[in-house]
Formats: sequence, structure tokens, C-alpha cells
Amino acid sequence: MVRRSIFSVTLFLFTIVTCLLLFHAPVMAGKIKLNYANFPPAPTFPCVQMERWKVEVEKRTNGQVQINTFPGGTLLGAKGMMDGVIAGQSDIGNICMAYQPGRFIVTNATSLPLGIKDAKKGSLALLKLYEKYQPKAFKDVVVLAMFTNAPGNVMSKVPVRTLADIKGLDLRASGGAAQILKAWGANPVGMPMPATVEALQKGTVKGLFSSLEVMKDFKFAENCKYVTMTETVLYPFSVIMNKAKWDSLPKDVQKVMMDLKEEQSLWTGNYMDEQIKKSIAWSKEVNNVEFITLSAGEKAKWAGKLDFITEKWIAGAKEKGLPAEEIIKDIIAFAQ
Ligand code: DTR
Repeated sequence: MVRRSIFSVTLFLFTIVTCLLLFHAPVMAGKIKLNYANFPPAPTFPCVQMERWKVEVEKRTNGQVQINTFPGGTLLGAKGMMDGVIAGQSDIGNICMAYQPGRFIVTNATSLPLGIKDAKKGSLALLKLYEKYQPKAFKDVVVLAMFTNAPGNVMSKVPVRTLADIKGLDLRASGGAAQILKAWGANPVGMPMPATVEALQKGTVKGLFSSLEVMKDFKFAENCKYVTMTETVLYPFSVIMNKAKWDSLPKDVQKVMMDLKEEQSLWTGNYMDEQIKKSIAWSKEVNNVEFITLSAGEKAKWAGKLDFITEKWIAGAKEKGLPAEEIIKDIIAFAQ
């Protein structure tokens, strides 16, 4: 009798546990759904890093979180990204801060000609800068990652070997990069990266100033047969989340995302640096692009034209009450 009732209890418990596993698990999986908006096309580096973040978060939360990604501006475009995320049109979004120069004064200082060598160093410097100064521009969102592209070069339809060649040339650039082009005598034309494809095809611009992975990712090498190695200017990016949505997440999910912040930023910097190497090889081999190295004398002339830019930024930032010199010193130190 006792043995029979032990058996019944065991069977009962076994049935309950099996039911829980069978029916409860799928309900738990994907319980939290988050939308993640991005502005450029899927194969470009901001979207590749987005897919990597999605995979890692889903894995590290054991499927408790499901991320739905929207590349190519299908949910929010480049310029509406920040306000769209604040308003909750998307839970998460990726912004390029250079597209709104006046809004992100502290973090956009990483766009100054400070000699940062690559995207890995740039990404770490940007993240550390953000962590130290906690700029007001981000007070309505939660930052999930920060990264930069690699130093920019001039990609053009005509060869640019001297300052005389760049004078008056219509080149696409935004934010700090536009200021640099102007200082070299070019005519900067501002527009987000995705709009550049058509502008180049139509001839509205004769080239662009950005990191070289775009030669391959956007197939610019088919139009721009020349690259002048200027190796200056980074564009800072940030992945941001709607604050109310963040507050609604369980603590363990928040922890997964925060633990991923620095790793994701560095991963993206590394990925970018590797893509540059592949893009250069592809541009040379498949598209016969000429890479122009400036002579030491010419390079010094180009660099000399940029000296005033950081000075000007310092004066403007001081007027706004920011510790401008300390910010510049920090960026240089963080990027070593
Ligand atoms: N250079 C910035 C940012 C940038 C670099 N590569 C990509 C790819 C996709 C979007 C933006 C960027 C720019 O020129 O906009």
C-alpha cells in the first residue's frame, strides 16, 4: 500500500515536471521582444555589429530575450534615430553622432584630427570618454555600445595628389569630416552615408571622405578609382535604448547587456579594422583602384591646415562650460 502511494506521488510529480518543461519553456522563450533599428544597409559594419549583438544577447539570456533587427532604415532613418528611440518608435537604435554635430559635443570630439590610429583604439577611447563625462546628450537613453569607424581617406573619381587637386572638389562628408575637407579647400557636401550611393552615381559629388571598408560594402570602388591616404577623422557611433523599455527589463537581462557593452564596442572596432584590409585588397585586385600616398612634405602641408580645428573646438566647448582641454587630453590618452 505504502509502496503504491509512493509510486503514485512520484508519477504525479513526474507528470507535473514534464508538463512544466513541455509547456512552460516555449512560453518563457522569447518572452521579451525588442526592436533594434539601424540606418545603413544590412552588409555594412553598423548592421553586422547589430546582428552579432542580437546573437550574443539571445544566447546569454537563454532565449528569454528576442531581438528583431531592422537594417536599411526600415524602422528609423539616420537623422530620426535618436529622437525615434527616445519616443519609443524603436526600443534600440544605432546613431552616427557626426550627423548631428551640435547635439553630441563631447563624444563628437573624437572626430577631431587627434591622430587616433584605428577603429579599435577609437572605439575604446570613445566608450571611455562617454563613461567618464556621461554627456547630457544621452540623459534620455541607455547606452549599450559605442564604437567608431577607422580613420578616413579621400575616395574620388579623379586623382587627388596635392592640395591643388582637392581645391573646390565636391566631396561627401558629415560633421567633423566636413570641417576637415573645408580646411583642405574641398567643397564638403553633407549627407548620411546611404544617400552617397545615388549622389556618386548622379555625379552630385565626385567622391567621399570616410573609412575604406565602404569601397567594398557600398561598392564605391566601382565609381571611385582613386584613394588618397589621408588617414584622419573618425565617425563616432552609439547604440542606444529607450529608457522606459530599459527600466522594464529584468535585472539579469540588464546585466547581460551591460556586461556586453565594452566587449561589443571592441568587437566592432576589430571587425572594422579587418574589413578595411579586405576592402583595400578587393579594390586593388577587382577594381584596379589606385592608392595614392602623399609625400612627407605634402602630408605636412595637409596636416598644417588642420591645426586650428581642435583649437576652435576647445574655444567653443569652453564657452559651453565644458572642460575642453581635459576632454582632448583624455581622448588622446584613452586611444593609446
Ligand atoms: N564615415 C561615416 C560613418 C560610416 C563609415 N562606414 C559606414 C557604413 C555605413 C554607415 C555609416 C558609415 C559616414 O561617412 O557616414
